[in-house]
Amino acid sequence: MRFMLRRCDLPAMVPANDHIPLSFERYTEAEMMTRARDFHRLMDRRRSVRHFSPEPVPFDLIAELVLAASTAPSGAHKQPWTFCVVGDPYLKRRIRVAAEEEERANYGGRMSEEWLKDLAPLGTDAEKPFLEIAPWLVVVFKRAFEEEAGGHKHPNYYVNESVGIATGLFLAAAHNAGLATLTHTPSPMNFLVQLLGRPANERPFLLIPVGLPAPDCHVPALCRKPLEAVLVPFL
Ligand code: IYR
Repeated sequence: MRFMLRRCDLPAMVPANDHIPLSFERYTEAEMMTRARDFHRLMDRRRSVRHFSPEPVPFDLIAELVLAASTAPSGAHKQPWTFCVVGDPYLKRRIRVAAEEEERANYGGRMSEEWLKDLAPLGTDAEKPFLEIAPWLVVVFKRAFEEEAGGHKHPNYYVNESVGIATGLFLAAAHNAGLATLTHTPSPMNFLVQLLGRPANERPFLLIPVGLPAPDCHVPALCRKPLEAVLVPFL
């Protein structure tokens, strides 16, 4: 498969640890502003979706999103992430069953009253049909360390930051491609290690259903914070 072959874009003659000229496109200030506004307009339409259509989505499309996610910067360029792409209906059902078991415990007492009150406007509950209906479940794992031959556990660095950025890029890439996502965190998520047979150095980070929204999909009416609330200028 193509995505297996495109591991490194370096020409074969570039030695390891060498530096190469930056490939960078310069824009006029006006172009920069237009591009920034266009990107904001695009991203402002991204919403967390909980009502998916069962329509199929090609695996190769999800693989492209993973390639975009995997361009994220990471501590010491260790790229400490693994994206499991689950389309198998039996595995999706098992993930739903296990996630709902945890969520029943969450909604039934593990979450505080304050937390439940904060969630009320979203209308969520322990039922997670989207885990079976969405064509793909992308399960993001963070890799705490890399096991070297001989058994040494070589650490990765800034793992949460790195995997958080990669996940953000994945969400943006999916939205840009015309796909809907949900950032889902059934907690605790350890059942995903067992169900997907992941190695001991991997911990679940996020579960992202991906697909097309159901035709009647509704989302909570939300406002984003205004600029003054999120930007503090020091000019
Ligand atoms: N993981 C639960 C609860 C939940 C928690 C937060 I914070 C949310 O923003 C949304 C849901 C669930 O998925 O229902």
